[in-house]
Amino acid sequence: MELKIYLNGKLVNASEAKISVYDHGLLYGDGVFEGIRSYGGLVFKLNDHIDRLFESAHTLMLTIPLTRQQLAQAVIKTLQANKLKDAYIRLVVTRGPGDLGLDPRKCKKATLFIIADKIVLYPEEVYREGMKIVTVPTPRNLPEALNPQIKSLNYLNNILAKIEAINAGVPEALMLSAHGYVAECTGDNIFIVRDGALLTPPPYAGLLKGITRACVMDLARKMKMPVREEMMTRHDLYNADECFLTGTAAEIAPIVKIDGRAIADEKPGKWTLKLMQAFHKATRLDGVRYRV
Ligand code: PXG
Repeated sequence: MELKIYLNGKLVNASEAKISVYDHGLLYGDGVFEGIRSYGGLVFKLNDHIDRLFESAHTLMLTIPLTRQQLAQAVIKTLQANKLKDAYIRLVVTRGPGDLGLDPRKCKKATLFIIADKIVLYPEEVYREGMKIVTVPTPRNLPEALNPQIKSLNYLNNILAKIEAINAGVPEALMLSAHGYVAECTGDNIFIVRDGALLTPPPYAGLLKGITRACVMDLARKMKMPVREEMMTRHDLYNADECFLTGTAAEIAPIVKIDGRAIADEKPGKWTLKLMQAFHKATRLDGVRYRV
């Protein structure tokens, strides 16, 4: 059976879900998005994702054509139409069709679509053995120029970094700020554990405040780990006891080598494993329930 896509208020077959070549989401990357997951019929952190989408849109002065509640209902309708209990959901709002100029006032109606599909994960050995990453030459966008808090359809900064990682033979990139401080990975936040404390760069390092990031910080506090946001250099990462990345798609993935330097004994760390377990549990208990 063909996948059903929610497009501007209707559920249509994927092969019929089409948008205009004049859509400014396509012409200029003028739009916002969210990547959300559901686990066993529970949409994880749905309201946090919807809030972040509205914040990104507010900064772009892009009016989302649904209320928060209607949007949550549309996500659930899309999951139900596809009978998906475990899914990756992509929520996209673009400026809509306009003319060939930048002027957003020419776009009279935003385009809203929701894709709910099966989730493609990193191979299982990434979680068992950990991942190798490298620092890439492309710095993360300057918050003063294009704030990484805006989850916009313009992801070229991250895509360039991803290409550089792939060219270096690893699946993920460590991105630094323009000043050379650790920021984040291409679609994931980064953490280290040092002397039993959990450390991650602060938002002003130029990163997206990930929803998984916030959840992991909460779980760590519940385990009585000290949690701090601190500016970090690569030296701090190379000499950490443990390192991992977090994101909706990746969840928590251990990192065991950075730029050829082994992190501790080059195995997923004990706190990382504890947090992975606690996160897994949270995804089974917590969330907006729906029936399929
Ligand atoms: N940083 C950036 C730049 C991101 O795009 C995260 C961190 C993690 O945030 P959450 O809220 O998911 O914990 C993201 C997440 C993917 C994918 O399929 C993920 C994201 C964007 C595009 C693709 O892995 N965003």
